[in-house]
Parts: sequence; structure tokens; C-alpha cells
Amino acid sequence: MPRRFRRKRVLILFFLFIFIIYVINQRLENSIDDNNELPDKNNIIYQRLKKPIDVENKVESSFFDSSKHTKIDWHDYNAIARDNARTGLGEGGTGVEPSQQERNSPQFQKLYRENGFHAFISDNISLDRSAKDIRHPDCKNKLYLAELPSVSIIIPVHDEHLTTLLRSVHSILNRTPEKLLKEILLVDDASSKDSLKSPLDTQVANLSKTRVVRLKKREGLIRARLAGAREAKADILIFFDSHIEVNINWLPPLIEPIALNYKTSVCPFIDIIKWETFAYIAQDEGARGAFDWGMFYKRLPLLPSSQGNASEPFDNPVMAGGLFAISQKWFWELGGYDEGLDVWGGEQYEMSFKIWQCGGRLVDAPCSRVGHIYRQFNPHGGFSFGDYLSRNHKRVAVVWMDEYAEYIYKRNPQIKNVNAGDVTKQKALREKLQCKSFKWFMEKVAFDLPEYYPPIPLPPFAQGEIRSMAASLCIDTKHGGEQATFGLEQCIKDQPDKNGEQEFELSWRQDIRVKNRDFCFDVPNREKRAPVILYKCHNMRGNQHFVYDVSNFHILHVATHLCLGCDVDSKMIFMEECDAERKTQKWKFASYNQT
Ligand code: UD2
Ligand code: MN
Repeated sequence: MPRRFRRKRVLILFFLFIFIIYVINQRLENSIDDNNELPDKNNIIYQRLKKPIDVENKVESSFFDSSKHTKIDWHDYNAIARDNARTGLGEGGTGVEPSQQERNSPQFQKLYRENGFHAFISDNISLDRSAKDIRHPDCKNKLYLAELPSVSIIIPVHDEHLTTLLRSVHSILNRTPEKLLKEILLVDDASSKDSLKSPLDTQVANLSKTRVVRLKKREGLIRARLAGAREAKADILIFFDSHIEVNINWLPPLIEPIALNYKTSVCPFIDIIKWETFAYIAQDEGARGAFDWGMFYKRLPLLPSSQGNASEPFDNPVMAGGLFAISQKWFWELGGYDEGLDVWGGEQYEMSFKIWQCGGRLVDAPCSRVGHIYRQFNPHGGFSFGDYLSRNHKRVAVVWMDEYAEYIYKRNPQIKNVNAGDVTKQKALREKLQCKSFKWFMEKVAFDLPEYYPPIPLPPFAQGEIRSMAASLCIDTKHGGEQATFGLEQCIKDQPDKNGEQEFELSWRQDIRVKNRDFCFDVPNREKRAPVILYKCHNMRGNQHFVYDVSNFHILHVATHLCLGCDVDSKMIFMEECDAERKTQKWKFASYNQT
């Protein structure tokens, strides 16, 4: 064969070889894409685990020094991987059910009495248990400023259970970027429990970055926090309770708004660590904080502007109190807390009102989540301080609430009569900072609060029995508990010796309440013939929102646009498509208010 041809053949073979390699490669890639077992291509976490943090972004604002506005992914993927590898009791925020034998043990019951939660369960769960990442999916892709200030975490402690306190500190140490955490200050408010006192000196004080500040006598959580703040060295103060667990990447979203504006104070979403089992669950999908005129902390639904922005901070009129971040500078400009507040309570209002009225802003950061054990009861006493709660509320009302204080006094004369002590210092501060009026706060910040919690209680729209117009039968909730379903019964009015529960109120809140019980009609889903159940009234309308359509005698569920219907034979009630012709959808209350 001539040389020329041989060279040509080699060349052809070579290109053929390249082509075959290309085809095989293509097929392999396609088969990877087709393989359902592999993580989704859009699964950012998976991609980032393979390819750690290289995502950088510039904020499109020339207002700030742009060098300071590089944003990065703050997730600690090593810590997440470590968490995911853990197995055992309570891991991943799962709950632990005590056995009957454990429940009956004297130790189990003693720990409950001392704490108001099942501390026995806490002792069986690792101090380093892994978190349950229940953040909105958008939070997993959020970037935050690369340069963030460091934080001092301040935790008041009075006779807390050791393992829950330790788990709070461990969770912080495990899930907080090392360079941002300056210190954890545990302020011991004169604890008397031996099971806590000596470990505080040894075990706790030896934890990294953790320091114990001792108070000589019981001061209450407010002055304890102040004592901690005076010791704190970082630019940002974070206040926590001593029975919390921080969740994944909790810190950057909590402090970025402060880095952008030192007068912004930020609360995390507070999740629930169930007192019975230590299961970690969400409280809800977020809400704004508020109060009623008896000075109880309440929540308002999110505003429509939050829809579609599930990972963005939103304005919050009132903080829950226990968990928030604020810059040192702003905290002290506001005079810290009022030192006259004793033991527990009221300080959440003082801090929220003054942040807003004196020119700051309070926001909730949905991507920052911290779990908290809500106790069943207050185990700390503090009774030697007298009626400290009324006194605290009076101080806040007198200093910050102007003419609106009258509503508080009307609702609770005890607050009116109590002696609040000297508030000259607080009033002088309000004067000096030229803080705005409470009217301004009510009109601009908590503008829809009176809609949910009117200063003067309003009468219900309708009340008494709810009688079907298709038969002489009435709705009867039969003293059922949470989640109970119910239906129709003979009306008590027609047969007075009959047992049952047939008195209701279509309240001004637009929910249907069982008279004298805090239970409401609730439509949990919109399936065909959706059931109506009893649920604790949440005052936020939503799935408890009903109106009465006078022209059709309909009881209309607002969120689903369904009407209350019934089946006379089976005596069942349910929600169904509204139909003005159908008699089984027509209802009458015993009486109506004309206003
Ligand atoms: C809520 C707040 C709490 C505080 C309180 C009103 C949340 C999650 N918790 O009640 O932080 O704002 O409302 O004041 O929002 N403590 C002391 N000395 C005392 C009493 C308590 O140091 O005399 C400590 C206690 O150990 C705990 C913290 O203060 O770490 C808060 O007390 P709590 O857990 O009993 O309050 P909580 O969650 O019912
Ligand atoms: Mn607490």
C-alpha cells in the first residue's frame, strides 16, 4: 500500500476513535441526567457540597461602600454533613416519648415540677443533637454580607435545668461561625439549685467562649440581661433564653439587617421544642407580634406584602421578648432596659415600643430560626417581689403608651391602681430622644392591631344556638376537645332536659366560638365534604374565618369560599360548594346584634 494511503487510513481511524469517545461520553452524561436516584440538578445544597463556597455576588447599591457588600454563602457544609451523620434519640429534632414506667418514676415527676417541661427527656438526648432544618427552601440559597460584626450572646439563667442550658450553649457553639462569635455570657440570676450551681462553675465555665456572670441577689431576667450587656464586648448583643436550640445558619440572617442599619433590631423565627417530647416543630409560617389590652402577647397574620417573599425580613410591631439581636450602640442609646422592671414580663413591650417610637425598626428574619421550650407553668416563683407583672406593665404604659394607657387600665384596674415607682429617668430619655407618640406607633406600625384586638371589646354579630332550616336540629359540639368533629342534635331549646353544647358566638373577630370556651370552628382542609373540627381559637382568621350571609342564611368559610352544609339523616355537618337553593345550607342563630 502506498504510504499516502496508509497515512490517510490512520487519520480516518483517529477521527473515528475521537467520534466514538464523544458519543460514549454524551450517552453517559444523558444517563446521569436520567437517573432518578441522583439528587435533582437544581438541588443547590448537593451542588455546593460538591463544590464548596465560591458564590459571590455584589449588591446593586452604590449607596454603601461596595467593597463591604460582597455577599457569600455562610452555610457551614461541614457542620451540616456532621449533623446529617448523627443517629440516636432526639436526633434531627425528633421527639422522644417517655415510657409509662419512666413517666411514673419519682425522678421524672420531680424534674417536671421543677422546670415546667420534661427535663427527664432532655437528659436522654445528646447535648449536640442535630437540628431539623425546617427553614423555607428559599433560605438555603440566600447569601449574606461577607463582612459581618461579631456578637455577644447574653443568656439570663435562674435555676434552669442543666442539660437544656448546656444544649443551648452547645447548639450555639456547633452552629455559629467561629469568627462571628465573640462570647456567650451566662448571667446567673442567683440560682439556688445545687444541681446547677456547681456545674456552672466547672462544666459550663470550661466551655469555649463561655463565661458566667454572677449576680449577688435575685434581680430578675431584665436586670440580669442588663448586667450581661454591660460585660459584653462585641458590637452586637443577642439575647436568648436558657432553653433554646439554634438552627442551621441562624446567625447571618439575624445580624445582616443590623450591619446595614444599626438602629434595626432583629428577631429570629421562634420554633417550638415541645415540652413533652423535645420534638422540634414550627410554630407557624410566621406572624407579626402584637399585644392585647390586657397586656398579653399576641400575634397578627403576615401582611400580603410578605407573600412570595418568604425569606425576606418583615416589620414586626412587637417582639416576643426572649430572642433578639440589637447593636450595642442602639441598645445603650435607648438606655438599655428600664432598670425598674422586676423579675419577668413587660420588657418585651418596653423594648419594642422604644425601638419603634425613638426612630428604629424591628424586623423578623424568617431564615434565622431558633427553637425554644415553652414551659407549661412558671416554676421560678419570684413571689417575694409582689405583683411585679402589673407594676412592670404600669411602668411601660405610663412612659410609652400615652392616652392609650387608659384602655389598659379599663381592662385591668389592678394595673391602674398599682404604684409604678419613679419613672422620671425613662420619661427624660423619651424627651431627649424626641421619641414619637404611641398614637404614631398604633397608626403606622401596629395599624391593624385594633382590627384583631379592639381596645374596647365589641359584641358578637350573632349568638346562641345555630339551627338548621332544613330540620329542627341544632349544631352540638358536645364539650368536645381539640380536633373533635361534631354534628347535629335535637335542639336543647326544644327539649330542655337534653345534654349538649349548643351555645355559640359569631364573634366580631369573624370566627365561631363555643360559648365560654376558647374553642373555634376550624376547617383544616378543603376536601370534598370537608369536615369542621374544634380547635383552639387562634384569632388570626385564616381557617377559622366565617361570615354570615344574611340574604341566603349561609355560614360562609371565607378562605375556601365553601358553605356550611348538613345531612339531616346522618346528622353530619361539613363544608361544600355554596348553593342558594339548598335548604341544608341555611342556618339561623338564636339572636343577632344590629350594630
Ligand atoms: C417570654 C420570653 C422571655 C421573656 C418573658 C417576659 C420568649 C421565647 N421568652 O417568657 O425571654 O421576655 O417572656 O419577660 O420570648 N430568668 C431569670 N430570672 C428570673 C426569671 C427568669 O434569669 O427571675 C431567666 C430564665 O432562666 C430564662 C429567661 O430568664 O432563661 C426567660 O424566662 P422564661 O423562660 O421563664 O420566660 P418565657 O419563655 O416564659
Ligand atoms: Mn423561655
